[in-house]
Amino acid sequence: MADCHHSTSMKPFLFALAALLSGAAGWVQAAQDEGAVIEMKLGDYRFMPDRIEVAAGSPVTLRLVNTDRITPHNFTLKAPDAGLDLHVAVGGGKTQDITFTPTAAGSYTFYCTKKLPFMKSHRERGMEGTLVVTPAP
Ligand SMILES: [Cu+2]
Repeated sequence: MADCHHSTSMKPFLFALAALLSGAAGWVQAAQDEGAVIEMKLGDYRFMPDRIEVAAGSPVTLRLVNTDRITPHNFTLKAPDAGLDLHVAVGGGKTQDITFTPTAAGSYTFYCTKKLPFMKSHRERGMEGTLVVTPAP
């Protein structure tokens, strides 16, 4: 009976330990795979920079910084044939990372899909840019 109690009380601890270890392993994995980090500002209906260049086959992390205090923006790039099917929302004043690996060289347009009723979309106001993917090194 005493043994039984002992083993059940150990279970939460073991689960916590397992979660901690797998979490730590996941973090190391992410750190290895995030590739180069490129910071991009979103604000005032613009992306800054609005042209970035990356290499096919290499992971890259975009650090999206919304410099508007309230206006939400997003980074959208739909080119699934090139391994790029991206849509990341970034709230006002927030920062979001997105990691991806483009698979095909080319020139791809990214943009913000935000739009208020009866207003021009952010993209129509000029919130778009170009991701240039160079051939794998
Ligand atoms: Cu926007």
